[in-house]
Amino acid sequence: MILRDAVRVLVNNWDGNYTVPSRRLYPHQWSWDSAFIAIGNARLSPRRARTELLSLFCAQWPDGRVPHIVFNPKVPEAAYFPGPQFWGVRAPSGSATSGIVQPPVHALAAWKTHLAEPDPAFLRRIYPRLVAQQGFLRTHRRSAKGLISIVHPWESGMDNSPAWDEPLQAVEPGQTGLVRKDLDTVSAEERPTDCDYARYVALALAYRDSGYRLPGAFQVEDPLFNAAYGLAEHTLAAIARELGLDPEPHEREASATTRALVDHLFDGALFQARDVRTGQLIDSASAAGLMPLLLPDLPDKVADALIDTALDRFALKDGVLPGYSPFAPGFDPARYWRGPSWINLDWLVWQGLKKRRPDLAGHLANGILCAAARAGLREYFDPFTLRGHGSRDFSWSAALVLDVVAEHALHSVPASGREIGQKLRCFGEAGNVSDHVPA
Ligand code: 9WN
Repeated sequence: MILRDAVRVLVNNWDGNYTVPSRRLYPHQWSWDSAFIAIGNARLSPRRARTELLSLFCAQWPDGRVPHIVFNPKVPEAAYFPGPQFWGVRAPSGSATSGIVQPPVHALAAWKTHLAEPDPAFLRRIYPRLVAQQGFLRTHRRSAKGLISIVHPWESGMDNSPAWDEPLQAVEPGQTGLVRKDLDTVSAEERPTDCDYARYVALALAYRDSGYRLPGAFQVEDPLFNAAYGLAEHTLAAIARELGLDPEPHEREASATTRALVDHLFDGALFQARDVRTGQLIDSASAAGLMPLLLPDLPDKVADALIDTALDRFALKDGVLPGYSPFAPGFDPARYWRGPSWINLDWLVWQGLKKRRPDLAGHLANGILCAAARAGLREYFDPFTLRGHGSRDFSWSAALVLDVVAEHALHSVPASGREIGQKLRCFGEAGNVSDHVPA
């Protein structure tokens, strides 16, 4: 049934040009969600995957930034907080957007979309936009150490991670008594506290008031964000090669990023975020610290240490990976980004393990499918009981489950949704999936 469910979720959450992460909780287009969703849709409808990515990049700003939310004008302002009026900004396309970014996993999504159904015209269209996205980060967010900063916990994608508790202390909470739309859908124990929310809002307002130029009281170098940035350069090199362009500048940038990550953020066992304001590493146990495994040029010794950490401190062998180590203070198995397992994090670590440790990669792929089968396509899961939390029918959970099934369970890369449907019928599982698959 998971396959049929995954297809149902992606079909129901499709909005014509992109997919909402969740109909009620997140009724607009989110940046890194669209990348993960395109990766899954590439298995079903490469045309939708291409449309998803191109529609996001339509809202790119002239400085190259890809906003973390592109608002749907048909959705009422009150449906999501903070909405378009709060951010008060429009892209040249005319779309209202937010002014912050999310981890740049889009080059990977574009490349995987192309691999599922080669389309040089799509690659030619998206390549300069991906280059501009990296250019924004390099020009506006890179320090002398060669690492990219984020200026808001929302930019990490792992908004409420315990890793942000310490740097957030420097942020005055500002407005209290905010209208929390998220609590209409999800129980308060599974979402950030009011105090954290007030800090997020205060930080976003300060950034807005600087014309989205100057960081406020929060500025950190996050290992997940920097691993995504480095992986994007590796991927852009592959895309450039495919298009007959020079891959060398991307290769150079990719190796410089890997070096900077190892030199400045590795603590010997895990990568840590660095608080740019204090210059200190933030001692935490976030799964973000495992993400440099994605980098093909990560030195073997470092990768081996990370794998040991994943086994010892993240109980990798027990199934899915928690977003925060269960052995560390601050772990909470149900609260958003403070310990639950997320399919996108599991999927990223799976990518990083495939070549290095296929045995563990297989284990994690099984864990992802088990969690989805047990709890449904929830936003996040208790890593041990596999109880589902957060929103239901969550798009990236659906999309990445499809990708895992297509690649891992079937031991081949099916060319189309119809083929996935056929193969899964052999497994006696999917019923008439292919009937729901869009062209
Ligand atoms: C704020 C959409 C997004 C994800 C983020 C996740 C959550 C938003 C929120 O939902 O963040 O951007 O309102 O909580 O933390 O990773 O992109 O799914």
